[in-house]
Amino acid sequence: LPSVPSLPGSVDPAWLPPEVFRPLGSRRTLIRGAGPLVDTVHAEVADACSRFGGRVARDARELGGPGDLVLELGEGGAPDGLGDEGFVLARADGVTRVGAAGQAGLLYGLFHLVRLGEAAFRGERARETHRPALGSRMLDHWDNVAVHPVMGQVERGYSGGSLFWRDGLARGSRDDLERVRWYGRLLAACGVNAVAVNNVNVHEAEAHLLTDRVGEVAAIAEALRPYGIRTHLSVSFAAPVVLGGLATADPLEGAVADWWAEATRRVYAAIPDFGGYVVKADSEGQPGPFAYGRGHADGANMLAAALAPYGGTVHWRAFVYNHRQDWRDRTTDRARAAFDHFAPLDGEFAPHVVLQVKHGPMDFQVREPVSPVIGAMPNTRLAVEIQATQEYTGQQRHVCWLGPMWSEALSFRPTGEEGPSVGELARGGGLVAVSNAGDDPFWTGHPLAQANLYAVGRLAWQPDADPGAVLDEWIELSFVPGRTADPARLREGLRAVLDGSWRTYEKYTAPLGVGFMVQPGHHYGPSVDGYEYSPWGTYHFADRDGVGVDRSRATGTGFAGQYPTPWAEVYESPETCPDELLLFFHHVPYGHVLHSGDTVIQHIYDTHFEGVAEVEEARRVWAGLADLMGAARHARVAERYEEQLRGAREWRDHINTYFFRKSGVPDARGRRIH
Ligand code: BDP
Repeated sequence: LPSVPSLPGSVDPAWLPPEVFRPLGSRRTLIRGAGPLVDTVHAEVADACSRFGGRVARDARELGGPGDLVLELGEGGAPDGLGDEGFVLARADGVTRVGAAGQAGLLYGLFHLVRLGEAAFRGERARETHRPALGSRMLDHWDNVAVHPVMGQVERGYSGGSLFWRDGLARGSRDDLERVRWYGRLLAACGVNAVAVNNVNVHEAEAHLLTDRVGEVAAIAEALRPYGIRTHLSVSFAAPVVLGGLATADPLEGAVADWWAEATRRVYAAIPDFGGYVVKADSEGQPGPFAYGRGHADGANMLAAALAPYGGTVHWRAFVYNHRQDWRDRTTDRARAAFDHFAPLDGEFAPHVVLQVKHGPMDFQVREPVSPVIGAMPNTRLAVEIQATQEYTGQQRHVCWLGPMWSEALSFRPTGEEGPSVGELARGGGLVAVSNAGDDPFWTGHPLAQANLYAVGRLAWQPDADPGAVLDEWIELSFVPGRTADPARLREGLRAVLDGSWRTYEKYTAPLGVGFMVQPGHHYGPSVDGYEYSPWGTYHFADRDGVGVDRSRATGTGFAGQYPTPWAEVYESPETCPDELLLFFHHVPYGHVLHSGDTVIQHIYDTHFEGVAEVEEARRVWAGLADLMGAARHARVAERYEEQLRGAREWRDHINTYFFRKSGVPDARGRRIH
């Protein structure tokens, strides 16, 4: 039998502290079925029993009634249509039963019991069916194998080094691989089933993972496999040239397709359950089919043909735009780019292609509308990409619980109330999040950022889940309030500091959907004009009269017209555009009155003062929780609150001062703004 991975004492167990296995480990359990993931289930139950006094039964005769648990594969009434990952749960005559048709389903059933705790073993429970809404629930690691001179080891990583790579090689020590196994376990416990192990910006060293270094990827895949996680690889579109010595990477050249077919055959020889390729092509300097006069469908379909015989998938990213634009040209609009490139290609992608679309049209800002690409490609398998790593939301130095933001995006209905939600539109391709985990002892730098990682899996499993319920689950598992001196104070305190933290962050940073205003390069802290006259296309157009980007059809870039009815009309006019997106869609005078009744300028002042006050309050609440959790965890968060407060004040002062000086409008409440 495999063993449950062990974790060095210095590493935080996140949402799997041993304590949460107590209800499972203190009874008699019968496990039926065979296979590697059933072995994992067995190991988990045996480990829990060794801690809490229960026992794994050898056969049904050992079961003796109330309190027993049966976990069974196949027989025992797993209904059709459960799929490989679904499970049924019922409780009658004092016996709790989980049945699954596939091994992964049994594993997910086990972790569901862990979430339920004692409640799974009380009273009667009518048969419930659980199935993931999205088949693919994936994390993309932007990890470099070697430390990159500018980006460091993990691009946009705020959690230390990579979990997978060190000193230019796959981590090979026993302890390191144990930690990777633990990571797989954490991910399985929230429902993630796929991981891409290297950066979408593929540098020279990483390119070789596809060929001569595939053995290193295989070692990682082996560590993740017992928890039902398939490994994917980011590849360079230029690989046939860079690695294969071919003169071209033209997707329509037979020799190029052959090269990919052979490379892919070798990958599968090393990793039989390999998930597939992730490709960033013709974007921000990455090579792609444009160099040969070919399109994205040509490139993606060629790679899909190489993967199809093995059931693999190519995740082709839609994050494509011109990053060398002329800021004086007001007609080019980065927000338009993904739709302009990809919407016309709907229906042209092969079945093994998933088009991976960022949830917003720009780039993971604190507030963006939903990308119009998501509603425009009914004949394409779409994955929605979100960013768990907090590049633009405080870099894991600020608390920013993103569950509500993602939930809002996933429940948006691009064609209006009658049409499908984003979560439904993602069924063909799934949910992909840029990971926020690294080799930091708390996994995510800021211990409270673990909640975001947890939410990725849970929202991918059920996109219409209430984010508040997901947060509660995470709190119960990670802090086990029931075993502290004051469960209510701990629960309330954690809810108080996390619940509204996304809106708090929004309040003290760039206002009303306009985005950016960050320091160029590392993207931390305010610089209102940092990108204003740059080629990256991230402008706010503030002048003495007003602020915001005119993206209307009538007078602006036309971006609003990329939406279908009703959103095209809603966004077209400042009268109907929601306040929080006003400056994303419109350039308005500072005196423009919002639906809230405030002018834009007064809204800017007020929210920036409020945001800082909310951080002060959160810091105070946190300080009052010190006696209810481990000292290291409490101290790490307390320390980050000092930086968050410093940062929030800095943002407030930069933004307020900037707009006061531009507009000359004094604060109606008479506060000091210089
Ligand atoms: C941006 C990041 C950049 C990534 C890019 C991407 O700043 O580091 O390479 O997204 O998604 O947000 O490819």
